Amino acid sequence: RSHAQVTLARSLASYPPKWAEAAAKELKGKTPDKLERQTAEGITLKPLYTDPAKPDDVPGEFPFTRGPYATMYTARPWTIRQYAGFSTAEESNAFYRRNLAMGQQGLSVAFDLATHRGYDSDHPRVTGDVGMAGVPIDTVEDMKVLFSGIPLEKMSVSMTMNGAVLPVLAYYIVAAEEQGVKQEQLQGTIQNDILKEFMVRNTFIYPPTPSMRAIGDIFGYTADYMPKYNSISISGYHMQEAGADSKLELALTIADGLEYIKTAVDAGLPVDKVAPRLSFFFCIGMNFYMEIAKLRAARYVWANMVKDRFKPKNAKSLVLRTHCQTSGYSLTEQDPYNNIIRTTIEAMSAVMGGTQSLHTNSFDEFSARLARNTQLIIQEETQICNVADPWGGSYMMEELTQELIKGAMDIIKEADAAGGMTKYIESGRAKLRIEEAATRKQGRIDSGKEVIVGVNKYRLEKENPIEVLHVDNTAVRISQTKGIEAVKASRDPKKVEECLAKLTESASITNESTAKGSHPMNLLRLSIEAARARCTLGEISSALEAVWGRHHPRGSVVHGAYGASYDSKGQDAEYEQVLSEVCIAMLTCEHSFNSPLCVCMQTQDGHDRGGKVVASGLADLGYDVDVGPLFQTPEEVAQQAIDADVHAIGVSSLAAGHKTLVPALIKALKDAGAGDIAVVAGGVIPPADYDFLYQAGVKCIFGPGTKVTKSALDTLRAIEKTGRK
Ligand code: SCD
Repeated sequence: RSHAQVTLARSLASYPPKWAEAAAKELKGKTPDKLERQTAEGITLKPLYTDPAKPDDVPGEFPFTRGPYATMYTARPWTIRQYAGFSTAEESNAFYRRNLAMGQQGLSVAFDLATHRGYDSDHPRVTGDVGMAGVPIDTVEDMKVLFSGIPLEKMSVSMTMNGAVLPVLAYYIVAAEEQGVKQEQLQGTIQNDILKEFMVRNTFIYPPTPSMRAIGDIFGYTADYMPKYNSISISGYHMQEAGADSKLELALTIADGLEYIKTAVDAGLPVDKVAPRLSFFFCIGMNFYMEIAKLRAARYVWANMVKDRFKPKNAKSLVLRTHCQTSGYSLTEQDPYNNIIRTTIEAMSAVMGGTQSLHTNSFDEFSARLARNTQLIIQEETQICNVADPWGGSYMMEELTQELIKGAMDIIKEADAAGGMTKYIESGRAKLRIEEAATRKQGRIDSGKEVIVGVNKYRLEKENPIEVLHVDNTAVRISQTKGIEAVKASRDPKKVEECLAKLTESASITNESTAKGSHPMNLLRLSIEAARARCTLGEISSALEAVWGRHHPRGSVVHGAYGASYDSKGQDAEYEQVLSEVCIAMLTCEHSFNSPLCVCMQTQDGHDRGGKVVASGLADLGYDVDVGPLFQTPEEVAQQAIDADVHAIGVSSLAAGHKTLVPALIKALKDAGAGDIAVVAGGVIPPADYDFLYQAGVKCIFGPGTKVTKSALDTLRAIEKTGRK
């Protein structure tokens, strides 16, 4: 026998044979014993440890609990993929290039909210949003600048886009094409996960049914022409950020995934064409063991459910591959250097759970380096990568994984009973479950049951100010507007009109599937033609909106979940005091219970957890709360507040638009003769901007970590001072 055969035989003898064969395949013929490492102590660290009684319980084999690949990080570590994008395409491009030179391995683009919601930067609705929480993309020219000097045939690029997914993906394909890169060479991922937008993130444009049709068309086109491209990133991340616990996040994400396969199959696409290119995205919070178990359970549940429901022939259709991001929600404004420690712990959890790609959070340019280095240090200094699924076989971890599997299956059954995820979401039950969990968590934090170091325990007497990046939003908008004008001046208007008309025509097709990539009316195919003709993102979005309309969600509050977190309300002095003060004020107020407090989220920002949780908490504390719709202009908010005859408006700002939008709201109230409505603000507002806002007329500012009981009392005092009856 040849030397290679002898070493393979030896490897097969010391590892489960199925695994050793799969590993040898991944290693392109190298035998897995090459992955063994000698430690300084003279111990041999094996790439895999197993229970001899369970030779099939290995990574890379169904049901993949221990990992999607046999060799996992022992052969190739996860991709360090930091999510970024800000101000302009030029600046974001420079930032990407700097980071790639310093060890980042993949790109991940954050778009601004105007782009997410399908508006060009010159649209009056998005004055406060352009360039603020990501990069603005109005035309294919912006996309070309974003990737200038970055070889798209080699770089895997993730794009977090859901609402305006058709123009953005089309711009990416055309930008690559004009760089000389063919679409079949493109690797990367588009988020394209609209179902979770209706539950939590809210950056949708159209109603659920046409949104799902667009996804089917993207699945079909990418399956036909972009074999290396991941056509979706089915995301639980935003559910945990919005308050879901790990079990709920896991269950709803898997249920969404099953719904996407069903959509594809119903549109006439074979499961084995679509499923191998579905990918996932989970949040990793501070619950260390649970988050590891969650990733293991997710792979098990996915593999089993896809096998049972869709009976695929290709084993790759059963494999759950995932990106993870450390939790933003777990980070605190108080004592912020603690966030670096939190992120490190969460990164460890993601890695031990076997993620394929990871973003670690940071809070400024300096810590962006630390966040990346956290991953590099785990990869290159700790030896953590040298063993696949090191937790496999731990009594605790195996049991935790089983518990999560069971719990998740129960929730998936509930969604099934509702008729599948689209129906479950439409019923409002999914969103409500998440909002209940979020409100309960806030109650546990406010009542001290859950400790957050530096916030509700060990709080600093005095915080040192942190410098924050300031984006000159007006300058960005002016330069984007110039860019749009230049593109419009240089294109063929007839061609533009034809492309847009085709999109509108396709949007109205309801009696046949256009999902196949070769279908002439496939929506991605038509969007690519529109991108080539230099149609803007707003034009493409409007061409579809003309038929589909815009989706308008309803606002709601959860009752009872906040109050229930205070053990025995009768004994909790603070809760009782606030509740009775608010109730007395409401009863003695002239308009009695017709005098609500309006909580609203301005701008195109859809992250509504904070606003909703505060609204629900305030409702439990006796306020009559009216939750305003999302995505309103300051003038619209003022009008709604006046119509509802409110005493105060609570504005939640998370997308850095507060300096533009809050003063505009106060002006609109004054102009309408309602300057005595108290405006209070919350969300993520840098302390350095507090004075500016107070001078603009804001009565109170509630930063992250403020107890709802405090907001309730301070708002009451502010209302009393205005003297509004
Ligand atoms: C990997 N490979 C291996 C291997 N490990 N081969 C042999 N042995 C091993 N051990 C191979 C794979 O088969 C693949 O090749 C290639 O290496 C790359 O590996 P991968 O596992 O596919 O990794 P990657 O390319 O990084 O892809 C990871 C995902 C992808 C599949 C998860 O979808 C992804 O990158 N997602 C990122 C999503 C993201 O960044 N989202 C940001 C969201 P082949 O391809 O040839 O098989 C941000 C967000 O929403 C923030 C919040 C907000 O905005 O609200």
